[in-house]
Amino acid sequence: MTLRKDFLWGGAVAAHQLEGGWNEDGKGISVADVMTVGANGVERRITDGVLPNENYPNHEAIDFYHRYKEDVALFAELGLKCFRTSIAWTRIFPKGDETEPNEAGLQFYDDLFDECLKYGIEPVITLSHFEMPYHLVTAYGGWRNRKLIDFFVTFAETVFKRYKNKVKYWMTFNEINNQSNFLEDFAPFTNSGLRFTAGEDREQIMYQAAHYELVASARAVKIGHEINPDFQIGSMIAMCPIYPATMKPRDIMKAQVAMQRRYWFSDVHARGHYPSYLTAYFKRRGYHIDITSEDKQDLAAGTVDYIGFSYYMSFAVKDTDNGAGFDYDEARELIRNTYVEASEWGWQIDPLGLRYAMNWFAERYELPLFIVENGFGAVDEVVDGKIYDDYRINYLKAHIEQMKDAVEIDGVDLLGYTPWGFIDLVSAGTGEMKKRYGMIYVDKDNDGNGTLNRSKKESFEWYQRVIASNGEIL
Ligand code: P53
Repeated sequence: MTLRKDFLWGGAVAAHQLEGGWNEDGKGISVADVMTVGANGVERRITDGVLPNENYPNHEAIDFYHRYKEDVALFAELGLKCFRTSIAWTRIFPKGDETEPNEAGLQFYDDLFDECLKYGIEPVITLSHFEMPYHLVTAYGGWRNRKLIDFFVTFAETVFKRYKNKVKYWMTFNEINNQSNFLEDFAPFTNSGLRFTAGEDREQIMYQAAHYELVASARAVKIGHEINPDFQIGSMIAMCPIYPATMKPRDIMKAQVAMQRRYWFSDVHARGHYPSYLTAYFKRRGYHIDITSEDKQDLAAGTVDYIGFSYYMSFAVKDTDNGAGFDYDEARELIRNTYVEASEWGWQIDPLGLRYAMNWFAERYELPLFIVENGFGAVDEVVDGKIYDDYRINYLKAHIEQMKDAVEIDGVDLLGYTPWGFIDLVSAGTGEMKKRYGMIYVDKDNDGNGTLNRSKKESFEWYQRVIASNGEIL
């Protein structure tokens, strides 16, 4: 077996990380618009609304909103077969609870998708990528509120109908499982618009919010297929396989439980029901999650068509507590894997982990896979006007090799590969420009200075060859 002839080589971004134009043409404030710039090891702050004298890097981002035509022309030169981006929910429903959409927002994506299709680049669209309307946080408490299901489904239905002849590949919630890291503030807020008060049980609230999202996702899948039976609607999971630290049986079991805590989301997406390990866990913890019989029917009727996932790194865990429940705390219990290198931001570089992850998904769900993010965040230096990013090429090459082995040797069914941030953009985790993933350089620094000019890095020509040879020349 080799890669499909129509393999979707592409590139991935998200609206809030590149568009800018944060308050233009009727766009509302999103959760990304109230997050300040952070740094390596310094968390982004979440402010109460948009405040003066703060640096909000997503407000301008790389100004794709005004420059998309030139950018898409560059994407075409790169040879992309597909372009993964998201639709900023707040361009379509600025506050999230309106009944009528904002036409200017809909028009922007019509124009963007037309521009892509003009070059034969297929849009691959995420509905909710860390950019839900901020109003849904302040007025409803984010996804802890069941009402959000209807708001999201209205949004999904609106864009499915509008773009039914322009977009075939969709995903519902970006990295829905990041929030398994519920003790930190970032993931619950970016995934689900959750803010906690002292003393609240964060874990239980996270399960409730995720349940409503999974129901909303399933309802969207069902409606999407009614609107266009050719739609392929996938999940989007942040896959960081969790290895046991040693061959000690307790470490092995601990890693298995840790995987359950991080990947039950895709079990529900793909199988349409809750795994028994999770219902047993809810019972043991005394969690009463609002799951109705109608919800269960919705989940069963809206299973995903493929597993979209990101892959950057692997994790490792060690058993420390000796308890029978093997309870796992992602914020504190991960350990450094000494067998692999790490990036400057501490992300462990493990190409073989991608092949492992692909096999794990394929045998668990027997669905096609789509690698919708992979990449290397690094500091680039301009030398004589050019960036020689062989470190990035090496990372991508090593991962593509493993991806091909998973397809060719292990028989995994893979739809495509879209490296993350192939045009430099604002980092989600830190808000930095300095943590770059791109093959296209964007002249802008962490303080917002720079011409915003675009230029090609060494990796641009490299990836061009990879695509042109369908992955034969790496
Ligand atoms: P940044 C954590 C772990 C894995 C992927 O991340 C993650 C995160 C959140 O930081 O996010 C995804 O920009 C996400 C993108 C994000 C990209 O990975 O923190 O889907 O929005 O930019 C890279 O380096």
